[in-house]
Amino acid sequence: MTIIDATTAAAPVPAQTHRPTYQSTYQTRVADYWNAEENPVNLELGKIDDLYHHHYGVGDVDWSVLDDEPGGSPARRRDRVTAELHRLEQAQAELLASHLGPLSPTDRVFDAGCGRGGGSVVAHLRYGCHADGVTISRKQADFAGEQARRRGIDDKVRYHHRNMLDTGFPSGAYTASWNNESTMYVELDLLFAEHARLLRRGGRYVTITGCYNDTYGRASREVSLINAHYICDIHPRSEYFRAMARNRLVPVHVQDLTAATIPYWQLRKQAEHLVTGIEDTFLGAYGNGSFQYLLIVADRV
Ligand code: GPP
Ligand code: MG
Repeated sequence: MTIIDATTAAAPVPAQTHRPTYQSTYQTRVADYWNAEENPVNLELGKIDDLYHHHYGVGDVDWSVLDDEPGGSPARRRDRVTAELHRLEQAQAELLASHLGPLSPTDRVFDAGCGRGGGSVVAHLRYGCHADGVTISRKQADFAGEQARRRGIDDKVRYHHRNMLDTGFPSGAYTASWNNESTMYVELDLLFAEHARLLRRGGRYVTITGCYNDTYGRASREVSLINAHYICDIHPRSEYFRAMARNRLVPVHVQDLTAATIPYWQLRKQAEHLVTGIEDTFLGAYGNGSFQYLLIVADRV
């Protein structure tokens, strides 16, 4: 039987710098989100030391930032809360970077879904390595590139407006690669196939991600609200390990960071100058056991 559906138009194929690649309507909507995104919780934190992150924080909160200091002003209190949230996000980036190594300055790393670029800068400052960051947002790639130029590290840290599933980078050229809270925008089999292609044998892959908990059942209401908020599709924990096993990535370290990230959300909820409205949903998702914040480290075999 032949089914002809005249209402379904062929998807447009926009140009990319390395070569034409397919971009779905969904991917275009995701790019639209990040091209328009200017949340103070990202820009105000990044401004502190020009490390712009698009992920959450880990570690214990210094709750004294909420105290009224003698002679302190509301503005001073806001600055202290902003700095504390940034410290926790920076600790998350350092935790991820610590699992990439050891690396030498001649090594090359791949940052899949690099946002405004903070993670690649953290890896470069730590190891002196070359870094290639990839984002589907033209605006983020330009912003991150400008940051690298200002730091004078643009000879080693480069950002590209490309699809992380289809980078066009050379096979086996990377010693380490990662996704920091960007896996929920893509199919894991396609993603891990690209990481496995780019990593040399014995290379290291790291992800920190929010996943839904298989023991809860399916995606909870809170997980669905997070999906709607960011236009993403949070995977179950099990899917990571299945997809890694199918793509030559063998887990060597798995850490549940849920307890370590809850304090970040408790503080962020009280940062009235920075909240985006998703804070209670994250706390609810972690609280009812439907959602987990996970670190997975894997070797490319
Ligand atoms: C962090 O980005 C969030 C994502 C990249 C998507 C969803 C992540 C999950 C773990 C589910 P951000 O820093 O831009 O978010 P926000 O503006 O809320 O700080
Ligand atoms: Mg943020």
